[in-house]
Amino acid sequence: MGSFHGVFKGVVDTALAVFYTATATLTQNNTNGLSLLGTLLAPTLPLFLTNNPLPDGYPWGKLTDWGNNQYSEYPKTGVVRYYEFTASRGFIAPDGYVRDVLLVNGAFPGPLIEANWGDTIVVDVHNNITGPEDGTSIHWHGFLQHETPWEDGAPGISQCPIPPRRSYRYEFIASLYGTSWYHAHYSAQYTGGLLGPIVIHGPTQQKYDIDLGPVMLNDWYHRGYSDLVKEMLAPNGNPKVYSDNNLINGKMHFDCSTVSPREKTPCAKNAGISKFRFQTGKTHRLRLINSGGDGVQRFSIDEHTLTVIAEDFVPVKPYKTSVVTLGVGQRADVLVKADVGKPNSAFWMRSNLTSCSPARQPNAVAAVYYDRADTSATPSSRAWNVPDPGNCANDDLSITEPLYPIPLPKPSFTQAMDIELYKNASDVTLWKFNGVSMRTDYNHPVMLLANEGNFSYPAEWNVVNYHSNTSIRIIVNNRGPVAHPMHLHGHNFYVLHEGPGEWDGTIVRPRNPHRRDVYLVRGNGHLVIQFDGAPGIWAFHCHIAWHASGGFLASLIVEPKKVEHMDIPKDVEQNCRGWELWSKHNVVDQIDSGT
Ligand SMILES: *[C@@H]1O[C@H](CO)[C@@H](O)[C@H](O)[C@H]1NC(C)=O
Ligand SMILES: *[C@@H]1O[C@H](CO)[C@@H](O)[C@H](O)[C@H]1NC(C)=O
Ligand SMILES: *[C@@H]1O[C@H](CO)[C@@H](O)[C@H](O)[C@H]1NC(C)=O
Ligand SMILES: *[C@@H]1O[C@H](CO)[C@@H](O)[C@H](O)[C@H]1NC(C)=O
Ligand SMILES: *[C@@H]1O[C@H](CO)[C@@H](O)[C@H](O)[C@H]1NC(C)=O
Ligand SMILES: [Cu+2]
Repeated sequence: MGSFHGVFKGVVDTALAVFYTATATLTQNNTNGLSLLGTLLAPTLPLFLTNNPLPDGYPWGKLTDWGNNQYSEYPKTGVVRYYEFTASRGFIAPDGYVRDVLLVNGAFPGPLIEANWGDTIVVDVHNNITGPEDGTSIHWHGFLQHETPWEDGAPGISQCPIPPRRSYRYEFIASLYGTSWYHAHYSAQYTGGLLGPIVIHGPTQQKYDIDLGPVMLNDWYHRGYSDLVKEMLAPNGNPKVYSDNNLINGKMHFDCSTVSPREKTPCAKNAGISKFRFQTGKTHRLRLINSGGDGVQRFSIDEHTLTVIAEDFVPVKPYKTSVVTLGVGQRADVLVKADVGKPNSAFWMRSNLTSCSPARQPNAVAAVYYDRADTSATPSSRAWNVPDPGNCANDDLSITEPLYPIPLPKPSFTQAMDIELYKNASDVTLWKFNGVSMRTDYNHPVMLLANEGNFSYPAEWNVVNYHSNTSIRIIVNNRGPVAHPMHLHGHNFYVLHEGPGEWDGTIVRPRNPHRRDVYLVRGNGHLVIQFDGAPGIWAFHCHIAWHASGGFLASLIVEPKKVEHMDIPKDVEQNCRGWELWSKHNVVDQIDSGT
């Protein structure tokens, strides 16, 4: 494999030379590769994709977001949406600071996956991560994968990593609709850029005129994830990893005067910010996605009120707000009416990392131009006066209510899981979740072992077997001061309660509790969730990349007997044989929990 720095340094220097001598101003290609997101050339999205025969006008027929249970009925369109993804290393400067990144099809953010509700999504992922080589795997955030739990993309849990120079085909049904994203689930790889948006078109009770598509919010790090993780997990390392900037659709300025000359990294002040176009008087749909490594985002548009219509993959009763708070992994679909300014007005869009997140430059901006505004002008709008409450919590559960009501069932099993930070015998600071700091084994995914009837695993895999329980309640107790966005794969869980201290047994709106796939638990607080478990192995973890790297993950086995009898396609095992072979001839430097 050669020495990392030897091979890499040379490549960096040549790439940078080309980059910075050729251009005085950075091009879109310099900042974001082949992505058009955040430019005025980014396409608006249709109500649904029409390039396939439609039965009743809509691909979902008469199903609605308010009258149908999306977990028990979805349209079976039989339509396949095919994508081909190549993951590679590259050099870009999203905020003007050049760094080595991981790209999907040469783009950051990666290409949009778009489908109608009920379509089948097929993605051929080619692992072209070389110089140095590395494994990878892609998680399709928020998808239920109930028919296909082996396509969930968590390495060592649902599959082996995809070996370098090999491919793996993911195939799964879009049984929910709304806004989401995909990202690498291998180590902290996604913080290096291996991520992109997903839009599944479905019914909406709330009408709007223009779908502006994804608005990805992510904190950004100038150093690579492997250096950051190695430092964090060194003896006496610091579990707090500081982000350097905050991006909207992969863009933001950076104050290059803060770069120390020792870094020798070129930095340009004129990277450019994202731009959006509003049509005067029309209602726009924005699909907000926190695709960051750590930071909690507070999103707003100056002087404009946001109407939230969906949270994660769950349509909600519309509510108005000036700020939406999103932990990592969370999404919110908002409607915004362009009736505040004149046709030539421009406004700031803002996303601020909250005080809960270690950040050197927390405030991202983008420009919103009404239809006749000069798109090179700088907006001069005033920010909402909405101070950060500092509690690192989501919008209040009393106002976030699913549109389609589902009463809370009685759980068959209740369990408490504690979050703790500790130092192991080598003075490495790690996270314990439910008493264990998790470390995955890339070569033996739980999914395949369970399918062979093997349910006894090393303790450090942190597997919890729920046997025949299918209604499971978990009380997450956060024993430290840091907030965590808790994510359960394969389910929209019911959110029963969240708050400071211990849970007092109160349930918010048991006739229709909120449902999401990520929810924030505040520092020294509790989060109570419950889910209707589907057969499979489901990761339950903190979505902060650095915390997951530090072992903050459990794998939940639901209905093991059914998992044992699942008919798993041969290519899952074949991918493991490929990985086995690669890892026999290459040193797999597992620098963290692996996920
Ligand atoms: C694979 O990666 C190499 C090096 O990063 C790059 O030059 C090449 O274009 C990539 N191939 C594809 C198909 O993306
Ligand atoms: C974001 O930060 C800016 C700059 O400090 C501030 O003016 C604005 O009020 C903040 N917005 C929100 C929603 O917190
Ligand atoms: C402490 O954790 C680190 C990182 O996971 C690991 O490399 C090391 O072996 C652990 N030390 C002990 C004594 O378990
Ligand atoms: C089950 O899998 C574990 C982990 O690979 C292994 O150590 C154990 O020997 C296996 N048990 C049986 C009965 O095969
Ligand atoms: C429910 O799960 C718990 C925890 O694993 C287990 O002790 C219990 O036996 C399970 N109950 C059933 C009915 O499977
Ligand atoms: Cu965390």
